Amino acid sequence: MLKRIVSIQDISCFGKCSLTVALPILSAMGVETAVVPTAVLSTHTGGFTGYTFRDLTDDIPEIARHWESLGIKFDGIYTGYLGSIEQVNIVSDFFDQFKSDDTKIIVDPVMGDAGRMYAGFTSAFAAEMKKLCGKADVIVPNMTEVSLLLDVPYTENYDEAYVREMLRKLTDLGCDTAVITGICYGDGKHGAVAYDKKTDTFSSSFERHIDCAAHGTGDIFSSTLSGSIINGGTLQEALDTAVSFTFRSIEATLPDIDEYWYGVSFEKCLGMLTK
Ligand code: PXL
Repeated sequence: MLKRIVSIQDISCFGKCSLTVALPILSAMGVETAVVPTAVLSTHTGGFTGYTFRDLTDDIPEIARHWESLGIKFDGIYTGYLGSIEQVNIVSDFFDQFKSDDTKIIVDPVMGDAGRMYAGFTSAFAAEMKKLCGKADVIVPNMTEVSLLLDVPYTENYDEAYVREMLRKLTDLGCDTAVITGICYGDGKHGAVAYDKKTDTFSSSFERHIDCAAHGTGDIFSSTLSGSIINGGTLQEALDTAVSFTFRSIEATLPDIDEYWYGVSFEKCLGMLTK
């Protein structure tokens, strides 16, 4: 039987992020993927101006009610970019409605990158996102989001001890597992580090660092990690799959990076995931 996940995040119609990467990646991994689009934007907000934004918050409880009446169940719930505090609260209710003992909840607390919040986010939003992270099994912030979730200053000068301290603090929010993405210790490598509270163990996965600011890579990472976890992979297997798929996708974009500044060419690498 296929595993079934529901991904809750926006559709950026052009720009390769959120649902337009989650759907192909999870499908390639053999996971049945339902979606709750939280908003429809003409493009993502990174580097484009003048984009449209159709808020779909009011549709979410209605979609949930219909699904509940049909008895639909999910092995996983994976959330990404959410557009407002109200939406975070509605997604929190969605967790209560659809979580069973076997449902894994993965929250990517999308709020910013490289020390800056994305357009439209506030510290009040971050406070609400903290609570949502507390209801997750696995959370997947980058260092910018760690600083917003833990109220610590953003830094790019960190070492392994600091990352481990942040990971332990993240699990204090209430989740079992925290994964920090985009970790670079300045040794030419780039990857992700994780902590599992139940077993008190750290794990990590690294690839060669590629010096390029690519858009949508966080969503590619969390989609792949989610697919691997839902398919029963260990945390180490999920990290390895997500880090290597993200790395290969960035590498595949390099020959045409000026053309594809808005998103990476992950399509060239989907075959890696179909085994
Ligand atoms: O990749 C994260 C993301 C998702 N959705 C929208 C975004 C961004 C990042 O900028 O703008 C709409």
